[in-house]
Amino acid sequence: MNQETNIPIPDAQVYLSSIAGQHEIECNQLGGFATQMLELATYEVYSGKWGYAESLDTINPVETTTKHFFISHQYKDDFILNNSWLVGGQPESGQWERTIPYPFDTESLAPSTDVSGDLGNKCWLTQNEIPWPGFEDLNGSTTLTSPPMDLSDMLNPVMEFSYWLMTDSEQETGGLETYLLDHNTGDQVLIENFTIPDTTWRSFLFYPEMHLEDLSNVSIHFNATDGGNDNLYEMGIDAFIVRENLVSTEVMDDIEVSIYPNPFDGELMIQNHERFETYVISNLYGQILKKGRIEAGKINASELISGVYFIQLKGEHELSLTQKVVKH
Ligand SMILES: [Ca+2]
Ligand SMILES: [Ca+2]
Ligand SMILES: [Ca+2]
Ligand SMILES: [Ca+2]
Repeated sequence: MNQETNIPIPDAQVYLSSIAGQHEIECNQLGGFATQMLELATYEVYSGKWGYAESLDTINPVETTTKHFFISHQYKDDFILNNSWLVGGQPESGQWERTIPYPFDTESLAPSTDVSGDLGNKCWLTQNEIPWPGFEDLNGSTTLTSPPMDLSDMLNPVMEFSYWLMTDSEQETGGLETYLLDHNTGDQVLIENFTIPDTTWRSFLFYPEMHLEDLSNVSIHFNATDGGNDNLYEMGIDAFIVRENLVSTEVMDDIEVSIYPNPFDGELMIQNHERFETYVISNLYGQILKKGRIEAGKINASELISGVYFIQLKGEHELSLTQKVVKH
């Protein structure tokens, strides 16, 4: 059911998990599913659909006759459900696979689980095999594309995901390219090409509106490549989410907080800065360039080169405000 409207969601996805077994189910047109096939056990119920955040609940088929599960609108995917991401490319081996990672003893080679803290235990991997590494590693290219998203009603969307990349190659024959696709125009914009090995889950974020003007029909697209046959490449993707970022002047408890001038040259002033103690300046790729304490309501950022930045102000009790600023 839609959390906001109480209307059933047709074709919603459900993953049921208990000691008795796992079931992946697609709901019917009325958003329902039957529980006759379930064992007499308490199941964890993950429910969701593309365009909705997953939710986790439980069900006991003995005690329950009818139960409603509520999900709300958000582009988010922890990959416990089958939300129909598109796998393409024809690698010799290493095709993207949505799966539970085999637990490894050697965390230095690859994470032994999906991202911790997200819902469920699945993620995308370049073919999940035992023993590992070296068996069925990536040879060729494999692509992974999200279903379309309409982000046009969001004020300032932030797109975020987690990834890891393992290689023994020093020739850099491969990497993980991340693109934003515009289905209306066919445009494909490269956001980042990850080539540096990082064998723990690492989150990456970017601001789609910096790359495409029209966000009404877009997808995120990953292209994992190994161009040389002798090189070991394995990669993983998990915890995809689009969030709303706070922007510009915020009113907090009737106090207007703003950062000015914007655009700026060297020094930034914060109006009503009293509740904020520290700041973080990051670029459009989410990389942190500078952080420090706010002194007398001012931040000196004269060393930054011309461009667009995000300034996050932080205070007590997780108080946080982010504003986009432009350096001359
Ligand atoms: Ca996951
Ligand atoms: Ca997890
Ligand atoms: Ca593999
Ligand atoms: Ca390879």
